[in-house]
This record gives sequence, C-alpha cells and structure tokens, in this order.
Amino acid sequence: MPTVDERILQLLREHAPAFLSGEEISQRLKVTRTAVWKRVKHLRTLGYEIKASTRSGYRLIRSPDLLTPSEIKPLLGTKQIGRVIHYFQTIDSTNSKAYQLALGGAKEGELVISESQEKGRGRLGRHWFSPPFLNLYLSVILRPKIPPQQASLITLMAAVATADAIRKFTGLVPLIKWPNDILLRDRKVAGLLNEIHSEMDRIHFIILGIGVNLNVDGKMLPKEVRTLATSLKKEMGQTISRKVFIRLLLQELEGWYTIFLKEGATAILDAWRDRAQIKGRRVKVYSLGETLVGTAVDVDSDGALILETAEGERKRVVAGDVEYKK
Ligand code: BT5
Repeated sequence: MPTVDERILQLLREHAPAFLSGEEISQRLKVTRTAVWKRVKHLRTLGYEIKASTRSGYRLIRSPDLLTPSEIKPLLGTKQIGRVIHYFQTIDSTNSKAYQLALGGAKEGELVISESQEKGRGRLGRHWFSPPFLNLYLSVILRPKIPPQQASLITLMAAVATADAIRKFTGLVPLIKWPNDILLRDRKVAGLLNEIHSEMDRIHFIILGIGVNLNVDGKMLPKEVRTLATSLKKEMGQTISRKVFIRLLLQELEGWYTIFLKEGATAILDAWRDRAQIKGRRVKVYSLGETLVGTAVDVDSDGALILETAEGERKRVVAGDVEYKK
C-alpha cells in the first residue's frame, strides 16, 4: 500500500510540469489540505523540489536521487525482479531482512533495498561498509527450481550480471575475482553475498545480496578498506545516478537469470570465464584455515575453483579468498 507521500508524488508526477491544486490532492487522497501541506514540507526535507502557490497549488520541479519505490518502480522495466520493493532508509542488513521475508513466504523477485546498512555483511562474518545515500545495497529473493548443488551457479550468474551492468554504465571493463568480487583497476567496486535456504534435494530460496560502491569517496572508507576499494564515481570522475544504475543492474540480473533457467550452467560458466580471465593466473588461496599457492586452471560446474600446485597436484576449492600474485 503506497504511503500518503508516495501518492502525493504520484499525483504531482502525473501533472508535471503543470500545477495541481491542494484541494484536488486532498479530495483524491481523502486527507485535509493542511495534511497535504505538511507532507509537502516533509517531502522538501527529503530533497524534493516542490513549488507551492496559493492560487495554483503544487508543482514538482525536481526529485532527489532516492531509491524509494515511487522513484524507481516506474523506471525498472523488469518483469519480475523488483516488481515488489521493500524499501528502508536504514536497516541492519538487506540480506537478513530478505531472508526473514522469504521465510514468511515472499515471492520470487521481491527486492529489499536500503539507503544504508548498520550491519552490512560480507562473507564469513565480515563487515560491508554501507554509508547512507551514496551506494547500492540490495537483496533479491529467488526461488529457482534447481538442485542445491547448482546454487553456486547463481552466485556466478549474479557476478556476471553485476559486471555487465558496470561495463554498460561506465564503458570500463571490470574483472570478476573468484568467487564474488567485482574489480575495477584491481580495486573492489562491488561484492556479492548469496545465502541459501534448502533441503538435501530442494532449494527453498536464495538471497542474492549485492553491494555496489557508486558515489562513496575514498576518504569516507575506513583505512583498511580504502586502498583496496573504489567507486564508479572515482573511476568516472562524476557523480553517479543511483536510479539509472539500479535500473541497469536489475535488468542485467533478470536477463542473466532467464538465460540460466533456459540454457543452464554452460552459458553462465562461459560468461563467467570470459569476465574473470582466471586461467593461468598465479594465485594464493586462503580456504578453511589452509593456504594454497598455485596456478588457477578453471572453475567447475559447481562454481568451485580448480588450481594446480607447483607439485602438479590439482586442488578443488569450494570457499575462500583469493589473492592474485604478480
Ligand atoms: C563481500 O564479502 O564482498 C560481500 C558484500 C555484500 C554486501 C551486500 S550489500 C547488500 C547485501 N546485504 C548485506 O548485508 N550484504 C550484501 P567479502 O568477500 O567477505 O568482502 C568483505 C571485505 O570487503 C571486507 O572485509 C572489507 O575488506 C571489504 N569491504 C568492506 N566494505 C567495502 C566496500 N564498501 N567497498 C569495498 N570493499 C569493502
């Protein structure tokens, strides 16, 4: 159910660039004219530029780059992903919220999005730095009818979609770093955290969590992250419209998800290999308390990293962190 604010904005958008009288808004929304005026004042504090005239009423001049459902829904152009949006100004973690919603029956494609996160999560209990109103923090609920062993292909699929959205937006070519980092000029610009709820032979749902640094400046990041991270703003030298980027990202996600469901693993693995260029790289892998050094050979159909050690032994790594060696 849209809020009064959203309904006021919808009416003003429908009438822009013309004025709409306070009387008409109050009749349509069944609230008093004073209530309309109060909401308009509140919307202005959020960055909406709304002209008010005693004779003509209200006119929407400019909207801020917010990710509210009323701002992004009309732009999306997707069939399923993001048709239902759960929006928050702040939240602990969009993944945790999406997980709860999915347990409660939320459907495929429902989107959780927040302007900031207090406990943004990386893998293995790590923290994802999530300052307000600058970047993207979102989680999508998927309910694919695939066996649990194929769930990691969804991670690869999401990495391909995120990399492609960044490439199309910036014209720069990002690199996927196994398993889930997206790099621009060797620095992390996006990270993925996917969580699965399943039985032995059936997936109930997958939560696809994506964080993309769009407008964060290096000096806003904690020291330990600063040298390793970048943002689209930094790489392009201009402020990034979050609305335009989220539209592209969700369209890429829906496109690649459809390819995965129709064509299966091979299409995703080929696209991932192309965007990761991992073959032949010298890597150091930290996996479950063990450190392995070797040459990356490939990823297998379960998304595991295959590497060859100096002794010529093949190792299969299902989880861990990778460092590329020069
Ligand atoms: C990831 O973990 O890269 C997954 C990040 C997923 C974040 C999204 S945001 C929406 C959704 N809701 C959540 O709660 N999470 C997801 P990992 O590979 O473990 O990398 C974490 C490491 O990246 C940290 O230990 C830092 O070194 C670094 N890091 C933290 N914040 C960063 C940022 N904003 N940009 C770049 N690097 C960052």
